Amino acid sequence: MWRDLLPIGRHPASRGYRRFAWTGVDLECRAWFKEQAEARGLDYEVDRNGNQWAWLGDPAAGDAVVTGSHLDSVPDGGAFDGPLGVVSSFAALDELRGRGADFTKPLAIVNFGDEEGARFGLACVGSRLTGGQLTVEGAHKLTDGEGVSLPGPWRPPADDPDTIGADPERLARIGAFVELHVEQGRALDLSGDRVGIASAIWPHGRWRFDFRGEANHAGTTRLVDRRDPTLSYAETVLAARREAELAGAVATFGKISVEPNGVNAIPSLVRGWLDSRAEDQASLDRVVGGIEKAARAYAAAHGIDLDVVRESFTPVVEFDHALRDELARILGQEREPELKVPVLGTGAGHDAGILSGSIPTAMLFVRNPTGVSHSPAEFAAEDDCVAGVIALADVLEGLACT
Ligand code: HGY
Ligand code: MN
Ligand code: MN
Ligand code: MN
Repeated sequence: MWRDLLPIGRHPASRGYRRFAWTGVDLECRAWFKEQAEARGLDYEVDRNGNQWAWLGDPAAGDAVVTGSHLDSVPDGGAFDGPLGVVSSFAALDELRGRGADFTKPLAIVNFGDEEGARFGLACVGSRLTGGQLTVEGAHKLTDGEGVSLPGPWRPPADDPDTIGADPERLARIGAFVELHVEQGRALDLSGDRVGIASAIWPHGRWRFDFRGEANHAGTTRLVDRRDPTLSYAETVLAARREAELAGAVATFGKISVEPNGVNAIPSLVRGWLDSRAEDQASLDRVVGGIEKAARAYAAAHGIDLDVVRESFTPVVEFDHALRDELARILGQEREPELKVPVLGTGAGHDAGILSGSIPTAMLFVRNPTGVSHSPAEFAAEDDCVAGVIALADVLEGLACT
């Protein structure tokens, strides 16, 4: 199963994955998901928001236990972020069938579309649409680098882009969603555990900083006559590091666009995208506020106009305590006030985080000895992945079987 998925969308030179929403590569991943579902005799469907579902039992019975994750990636992403959760879900079902488990609730495996937001700029589009955090209008406004708008490249089942949107009936039938994910950090490596349980997702967001200056000739324009936006952009990147360090948070300018982007032309516009995350809202506000204040001072000093736009934001997610405790109990850990089972906060966003506002959700993490993610260097050892499958099977059995 894993070997069939592995080569899809892997770049031969970087060995990173380029699985962007609604591209041919994404459609190959989706075809793989459908094959896995049908090979197991599961009822396959695509919902109004393009998410894929594989059902065992009748969803109308309600109180379904759902597991899964996403198959798309960031540019040159790793092999595990997303796919490990989907593959482990199918493998956990195989394990439960091998145990002769008797399902008393419907079970579903899901592939949430466009979790990374690498093409259209917003993360968790499939789960945000389903949970109502993204409106139809909002989805129509999302365009990629070529100006293609979101619903364009994908035809929802009803072939009417306006069928997309909140799906409360579907969510009302779900009793719990458990997402298994490779850890994006080294907490489990440091604690010596193979599997851990998520406690919370840090509040995080994306802001776009537009620095507007004046295009001019790189060779004939004196330095004193320039209004070069790259200077205030560069100073802002350094300020972001300082502000994040002060607050024990993280801040990343990972994406930039320069216009007109010519070697011998002083730019007229530099756009920088900030991704910032912190353990609590007050720290995040302090970091982003400090970065914006510094950016405005730098821009003013160079005669640059600055616009700052918050493109997306996800508040802190505290996973459902009762479900989290149930996972800890099922995984054979004594329930203690601090839940001795390795419980990890994370700065990474997930579909389970988006849906936690609508249904009880929980996450399992599998050890990643490199701690690296969103990179080809992301890794999880086979025996840790197997431990993740067994833990997920135990959890699904505890939640969905007699
Ligand atoms: O950006 C994130 O945290 C997630 O991987 N989409
Ligand atoms: Mn990711
Ligand atoms: Mn992910
Ligand atoms: Mn996710």
